[in-house]
Amino acid sequence: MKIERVTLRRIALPLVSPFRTSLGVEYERVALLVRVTTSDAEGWGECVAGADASYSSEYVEGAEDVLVRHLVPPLLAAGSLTAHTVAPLLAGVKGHRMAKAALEMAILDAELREHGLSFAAALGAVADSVPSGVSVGIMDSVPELLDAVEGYLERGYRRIKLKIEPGWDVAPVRAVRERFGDDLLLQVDANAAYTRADARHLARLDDFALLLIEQPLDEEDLLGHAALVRSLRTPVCLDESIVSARSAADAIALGACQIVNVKPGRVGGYLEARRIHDVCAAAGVPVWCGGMLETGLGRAGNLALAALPNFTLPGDVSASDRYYETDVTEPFVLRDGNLPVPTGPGLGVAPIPGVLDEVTKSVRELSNL
Ligand code: OSB
Ligand code: MG
Repeated sequence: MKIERVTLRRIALPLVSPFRTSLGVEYERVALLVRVTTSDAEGWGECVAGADASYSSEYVEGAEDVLVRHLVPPLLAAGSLTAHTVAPLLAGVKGHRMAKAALEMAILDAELREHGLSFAAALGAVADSVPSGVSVGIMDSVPELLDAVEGYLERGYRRIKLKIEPGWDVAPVRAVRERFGDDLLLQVDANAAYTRADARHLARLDDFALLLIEQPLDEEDLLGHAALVRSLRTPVCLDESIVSARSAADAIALGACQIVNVKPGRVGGYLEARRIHDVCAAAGVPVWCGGMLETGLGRAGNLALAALPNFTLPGDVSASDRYYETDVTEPFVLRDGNLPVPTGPGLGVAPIPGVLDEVTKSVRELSNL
């Protein structure tokens, strides 16, 4: 396959409600969409880098810049390539995994469309729908949180994840557990808001039978997480710390986590995400699919990934209307708490042109011509 043109499109989609985490508040999702054109097909990718560098060092303008200067040119210059040759071709550029992931995703989409194969089939999916969880932001008050959780449970979500931070942890968790009972699948995500000195405080969450606590400490603090694994009864899950199959294997060997959150964007793409799935499966470590408030494009790929066999916990892949009034693709709709795994060629979805134009902030075309 030969890449003829790469189009970078910056979009901004308003969120249906503000999303607050220990990192800050988001009112809209900015995203960088990548369209790759070959002689026979086109493919779409979504870069999950956010408006600021609070979740990771990557951010949307930075991702666009590195794509334009360093990532797209070698691919345009390459003769024939496949999605599997993208990472080796780009290995000379350190880091920038979210930018690389978007490009690889678009090329994989084009390649699979050309072959009439779905992401699910290519990745090794074993399910045709996946249970859907929802990530619930920090609220101004506990009653407001209980109303939000109740609304999601009425819609059928199978699992609730509460964002926590110092000052918003034990009380909201207790309130949700008391109100909705012991059967509710409940977990928390700190986005690295705590330190090793908070170990005794975090142990107070052990009373609430949580599925897991996600990324309590700094992304580089693997030994701190290993100490928490030893001192908490709540299983420790890593998100930000896991940037590759190697870092997943190392975290597991160090005893730094018992569960892994897999996000294709964070780890450099769907192919590396599948390797993480495989590494974790071999080690007996369950995984689940995280989310980055993706549009329908990223959601489609994440659903395919979440259908692999070791994705045994519900993911943060929610219906389109949990995020957006109007998604850029046909919306993903919850049915009995599940979302369907797309079956069409490639991602199985594509942006709706009119909607895309409405949310587009800028477009940049790169080609050899
Ligand atoms: O830590 O999982 C996270 C969103 C943006 C950045 C980081 C995270 C999140 C979420 C949202 O929790 C999950 C979703 O897409 O529904
Ligand atoms: Mg997280």
